[in-house]
Amino acid sequence: MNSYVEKVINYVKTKYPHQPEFCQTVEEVLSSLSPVIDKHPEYEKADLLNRIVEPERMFTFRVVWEDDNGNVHTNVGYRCQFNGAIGPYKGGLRFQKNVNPSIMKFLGFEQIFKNSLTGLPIGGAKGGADFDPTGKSDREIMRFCQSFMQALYRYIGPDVDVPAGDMGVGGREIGYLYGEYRRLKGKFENGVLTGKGLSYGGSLIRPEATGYGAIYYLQNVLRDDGQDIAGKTIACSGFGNVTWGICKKAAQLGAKVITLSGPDGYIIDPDGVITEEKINYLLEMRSSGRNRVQDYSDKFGVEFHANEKPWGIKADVVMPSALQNDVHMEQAKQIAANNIRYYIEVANMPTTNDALQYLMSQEGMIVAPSKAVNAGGVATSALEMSQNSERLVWTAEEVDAQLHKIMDTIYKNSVDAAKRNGLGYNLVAGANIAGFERVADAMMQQGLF
Ligand code: 2IT
Repeated sequence: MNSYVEKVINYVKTKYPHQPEFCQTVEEVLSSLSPVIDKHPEYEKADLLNRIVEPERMFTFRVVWEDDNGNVHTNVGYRCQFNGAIGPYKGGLRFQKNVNPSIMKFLGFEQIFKNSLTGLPIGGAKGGADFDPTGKSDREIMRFCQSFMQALYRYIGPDVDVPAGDMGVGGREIGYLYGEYRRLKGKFENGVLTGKGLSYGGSLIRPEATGYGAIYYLQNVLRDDGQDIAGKTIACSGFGNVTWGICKKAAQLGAKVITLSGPDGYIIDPDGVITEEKINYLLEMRSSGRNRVQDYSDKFGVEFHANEKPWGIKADVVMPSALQNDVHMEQAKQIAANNIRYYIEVANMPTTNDALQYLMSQEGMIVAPSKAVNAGGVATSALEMSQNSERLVWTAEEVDAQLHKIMDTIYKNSVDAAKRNGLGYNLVAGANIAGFERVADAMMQQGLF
C-alpha cells in the first residue's frame, strides 16, 4: 500500500477511535486509491488525503419536541457538510435511534464519492437525528420535523446544501421539513430539499430511483457476464423504499425478489414479490410505522424466520439493502458457500471490510459496491434540483431515461478506472477511484483549505 495512504488511514484510526464506522469507510475507500496516489505525488504535497477525510463543517444541534401526551423529548440533530468541492452539499437525512457522529461521518464520506460518480455537480453531506420514528404518531413526526428544521434552516439552501431523505425520512417527513423551511424563510425556495411531493416540486421517479438504478447497474454487470436479468432470483434485505424499487423494476424485467427482512427477521416468498398487490403492500408496511416484516408473511402466508437474516438463502443475486454492516464474515462465508455469483451491495456500507475483502477474493464472485449501485437515488435528486431551478417538470420517461444513462455511465467509469490503474475488473476499487479523481482534481484547482 502507498505509504501516504497508510499514514492517513492510521491517523484517522488514532484520532477517531470512537468512530468505528467512519474509520471503516476511510480504510475501505483510501486503500483503493494507492495506485492513484502513487501516480500523483503532488497530492501528498497538498496533503489532499488528510484534507478529504476531515469534514469541511459539521453541525450538532438540540431538537426538542412534545409527544401526544405532552411529554417533552430531547434528541440530537446533525448535519455533516463533508465536501463541497464539486457542488452544493447534497445528501440524505437519517432518523434512527442509533444515529451518532460516527454514522453521520461514514455516510457523509461515502456520499462524496457516490455523488462525484454520478457526474453531476453535487458535493457530499449527510444529516439526521437519533430520533426513533417507530410507533410515533403523524403529529409527533410533524412536530419533530418542525423542530429539526428550526435548527437546520440557517445552514442550508438551494445553492448551499440540499438535504433529502434516508432511513426514517420519506416523502411525508420531507413535506413537514419543507413546510417549516418555507415558513421560516418566507420564500418558495423548493430547491432546498429533494424527495418532495409532486405537488410542490418533487420529481417523478425519485421514489423509485434508488431501486431502479440498482437494477440498471445490475443489468450492466449481467450483460458483461453474458447473462440476462429475466428469470433471475434476488435475495434482498430490508423492505423500505429501496427494496420496494428493486422489487418493482425486477418484476418488470422478469426477475423476482424472494426475500425481504426487517428488524424482526426475514421472510421468504418463493413466488417472488412480483404482483402489484405484494409490491404495494411494502408501502403499507412502511407507512404503518410498525417496522415489522412479519406483517408480509401474515398477509401472504409465506415463511417467516424470526431474528434471522436471509443470507443463507440460495439465489442468483444477493442485494443487501438494509443497514450498514449487515453482512459480517460469518454471513459472507454462507454466501460464498451458496455459490452466489453476484453480490450487489445496495445499502450504504452493508458489508464489513473483512467480509468485503473475503467476498472479492472468491473465485467466480462478482462484487459491486453500494456507492455506485445506490447512486441512482441521489442522481435523481440532482435531476429534481435541475427541474426546480428551471421551474419545469420532466416526464417520468425523461427522468427514467436520464437515470438509466447515469447508471450505465457509473458502471462504465468504474470498470475503466480500475482497468486504467492495473486492477482488472474491480468494481469496488473502480468506483472509489472514479469518484475520487473528480473531487481531487477540483480540490487541487481550488487551492488550500
Ligand atoms: O444515501 C443516499 O444517497 C441518499 N440517502 C439520497 C441522498 C439524496 O440527496 O437524494
